[in-house]
Amino acid sequence: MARNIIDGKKVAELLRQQVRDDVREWVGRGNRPPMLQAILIGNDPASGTYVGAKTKACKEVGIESETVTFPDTMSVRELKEAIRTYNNDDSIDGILLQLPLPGHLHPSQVIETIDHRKDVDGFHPMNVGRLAVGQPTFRSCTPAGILELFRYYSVMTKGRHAVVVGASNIVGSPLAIMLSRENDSGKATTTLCHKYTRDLTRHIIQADILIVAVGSPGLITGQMVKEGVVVIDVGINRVSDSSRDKGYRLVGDCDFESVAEKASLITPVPGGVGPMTVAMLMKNTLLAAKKSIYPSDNM
Ligand code: L34
Repeated sequence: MARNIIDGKKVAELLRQQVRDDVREWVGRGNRPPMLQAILIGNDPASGTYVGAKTKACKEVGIESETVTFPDTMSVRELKEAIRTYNNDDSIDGILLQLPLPGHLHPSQVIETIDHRKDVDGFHPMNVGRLAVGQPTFRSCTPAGILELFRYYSVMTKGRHAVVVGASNIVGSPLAIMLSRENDSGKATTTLCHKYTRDLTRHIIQADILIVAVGSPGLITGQMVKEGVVVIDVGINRVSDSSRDKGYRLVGDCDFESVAEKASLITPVPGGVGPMTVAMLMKNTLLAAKKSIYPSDNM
């Protein structure tokens, strides 16, 4: 692997080993294994792959998991009903509602139904709010995984200019919050760009650290970035490729060749951020089981 390529697969594996050791210790002290309930709605092939990767990781680290699959015709009421059942089930520590949802199910409405103490994705407004004011919380898995990569590769954020492209609730927004907080993984001057940003290049060229989470293949090219920039490419796009067995290959939001030429560090797709997302979910599920974030029962 070239010297400037971030090996997300390797770091994720180290993280999973750590979680596996911690789970073993937790169970060794007489506790039942952590348990993750995954909810998959419809038959989006990418979502199926991601949930599959998550249940596989659970198995590897000693976390129990179950995946329930609902048809994409299910109603909001039925989904909320199912979530309440999981909320009330003491044998379930974490609830994962895989996104995106079919169009008629509005994510924010449904996510609020999840018990914030079981919200291992960190999407519940309670957890996002706690993140924003610097209280202990479940941190959304992809941004938390990115900060973990910075830690592993000694990427300093303090005082540097981080530019986040894409303001989704899953990645861009929580990441911008994390990077701008006054703690060891933050202290960055943070710019959050989105689809209304004028002259995107003017912002991107200034980035010491560039995180792109848009879902638009080839959006960022080498000419747009500063020499020495650290690039995190969160996009996972399937582009058709008849030379592959599956008929497609995965690419990020960066034109990898040209951006990698100028970057001091860059994540590949696949093998960059994706595996980190899965590893951080394992970490959060263990935190949920240990009730580390919300210790008291009467919240
Ligand atoms: N609720 N929905 C919820 N939580 C999440 O954290 C997610 N996300 C995103 C989509 N919806 C979600 C994921 O799980 C994206 N995502 C995710 C998870 C795993 C991988 C990619 C995205 C992953 O394992 N990627 C591999 C390649 C997988 C493949 O072959 O398609 C990689 O190396 O990037």
